Formats: sequence, C-alpha cells, structure tokens
Amino acid sequence: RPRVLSGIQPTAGSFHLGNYLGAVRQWVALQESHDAFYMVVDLHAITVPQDPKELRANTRLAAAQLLAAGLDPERCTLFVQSHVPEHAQLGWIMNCLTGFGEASRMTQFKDKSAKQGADRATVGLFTYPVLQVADILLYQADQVPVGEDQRQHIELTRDLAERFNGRFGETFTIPAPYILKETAKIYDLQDPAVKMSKSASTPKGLINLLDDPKVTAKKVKSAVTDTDTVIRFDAEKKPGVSNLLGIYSTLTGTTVADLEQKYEGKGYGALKTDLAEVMVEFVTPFRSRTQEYLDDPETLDALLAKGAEKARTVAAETLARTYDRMGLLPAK
Ligand code: AQP
Repeated sequence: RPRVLSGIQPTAGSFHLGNYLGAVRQWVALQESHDAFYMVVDLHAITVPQDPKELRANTRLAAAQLLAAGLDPERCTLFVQSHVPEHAQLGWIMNCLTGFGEASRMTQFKDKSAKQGADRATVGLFTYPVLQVADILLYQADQVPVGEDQRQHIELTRDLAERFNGRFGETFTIPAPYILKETAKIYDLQDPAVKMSKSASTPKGLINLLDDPKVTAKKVKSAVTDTDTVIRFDAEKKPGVSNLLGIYSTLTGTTVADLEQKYEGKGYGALKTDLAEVMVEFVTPFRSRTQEYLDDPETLDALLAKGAEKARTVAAETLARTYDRMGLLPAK
C-alpha cells in the first residue's frame, strides 16, 4: 500500500470548512486504500504565540474532530506531532540543508508574517515549512493530501529530498501532492477572492464546523454572490456562486452540472437555503460525535499514545538512517 502523511494545526479550536473539504475529507477516504499517517501538528501551532492551557485543550479537540470526521485508529495511525521527537530532530537536519533565500520564497510565510507584522514573526514561523518537510520525509510518504495553499511546501519537500539523496545516497521517498481539484481551495463566504481561513477578516466568511448550526445556516444565507441572477459555475466571473456550488456538490455527492440544472430559473435564495440545510445536516452529528470523544479524555489520550508509538517506529528508523548517512557519530 502506498503511504500518505498529513497534518492539521490545533490552533483555532474548531476546524473550518476549508480544512475539512480541502484535507480531512480526503484523509478519511485514503485510510481505506493507503498506509495512512495523520497528526495534530502542535509544533507548528507554537510558531505563533499560544496560551498553554488552550493549546493542550485544542490539541485534544483537534484529535476528537479527526475521529468525528471518520478517522479510524484501526485503519490509520493518528498521533500528536510532539509525541514523536524525531520531527524536531529531522527538522534541524532539514534546516541545515535549506537555503535562506529558498525559505524566504515561501508565500505562506510571507502572508502570515505580513498579517502579524514582520517584527513579531518568529524564526520558528520562518522555518515551519522546513519542519513540514521533515514531517513528510520521516514517514517516506508517497503522497500528501492537502489543500492548494500547501503545494509550494510539497515542492520544497521534493527539492530537499532530492538534494539529500543526491548528496548522501538514496534515503528519502520523493512525495507527491494529493490535491483534489474540486476542493483544492474553499473560499471565504464574504470575500470569495481569498481562501477560507481561520484568520479571516470577518467571522461571517468563515464556517467553523463546531459553531452553533443556526449560526452556520445564517452565514451560508448571507454569503456574498453577485448582481447577476443565474446559478452557474464560473470561478472567474462568479466566484461566490461557484464556491457555494463546489461546497454543495462535495457535501452531497451531486455533480455541479446537476446542481446547475436543478437551480435553473431559481434565485440565489433557493440555493442558499438548500445549502444551509445540507450544511446543518452535516455539522450537527459532527458536533455531537466530537463531544463524545471529548467526554472521554482518557480513551482519547490512550489512543493518541498508541498512535505515537506506531509512528515512532517508522520515524526512528528514518532518522537513524539519516544520521548515519550524514556521518553523525552514533552513541555507543
Ligand atoms: N480554504 C481552504 N481550502 C482548502 N483547503 C484548505 N486548508 C486550509 N484552508 C483551506 C487545508 O487544511 C489543512 C490544514 O491546514 P492548517 O493546519 O494550516 O489549518 P489552519 O491553520 O486552520 O489553516 P488556515 O485557516 O489556512 O490557517 P492560516 O490562516 O493560519 O493560514 C491543510 O491541508 C490546508 O491545505
């Protein structure tokens, strides 16, 4: 079975619809056909300031949401990044292989540091794509299921893996991005020119899966569309409507063409009302399942410990080989 690896930050509390459709949904599907490793990336979360209590709670909350979304610890390896120290260790090695200019070209860093103010951005934020490289290479992943915003980091991973292999001999599998066209980028409901993100300029554009379903329905109904009236997919001319159609299509398994036909001659109000209903039907059981996992933190922690143990056996082997290839003296 080919191997997949991916991660999600625990920072915002609730996952948003972009995280789910862009990534987590694919993770659930891939656990059936792939040897799958999924993690809550708490070391990435601390690249920006975190309240310790909240970070701990949000890490459990992220794991609970992954299980609620359908990850099955019998079918995949689910763990917390900091439970596997090899991530930080290989991260350092990869830092020593990355050019300063190369890291400076990462657009996610540019965006995130611009939002924070360049003076406040940490060195950790600057090198977080390099830690991501280590995350992927440790598991010799063949594919990395992510949203479009992560494509550049997968490119960096490929470059560094090739560089290492070229310099020290075949060590790392060269991974490929696994990005589904339809859900590669979910857009902000109030500003369909930008991706849906936890750092949205207004909360009205962001669908948090754990929001009160009534709030979710309201956000869908007040989504920005356009002054035209036709319900048609055209990402360039009609980004708002196209975003809604894409979300609707993925959540229901109906093709966009069928939706266009269904809403022919109908107004945007009808589309939004129906999509709000679809969304509420999706988030309501998701919320209660998440709560069930949170109500039993001991079981959750035990499950994560088991996942970390499985992950470590793979990670430790890759790290040992890497150290050896580079000429680091083994401890006797
Ligand atoms: N809008 C999106 N459309 C499709 N995929 C998306 N992802 C994120 N936003 C979208 C994908 O979700 C996975 C987890 O990403 P993350 O850990 O970076 O989660 P986040 O920090 O909550 O993502 P944000 O909201 O995008 O954060 P900021 O504002 O910090 O940039 C990834 O696979 C990502 O591609």
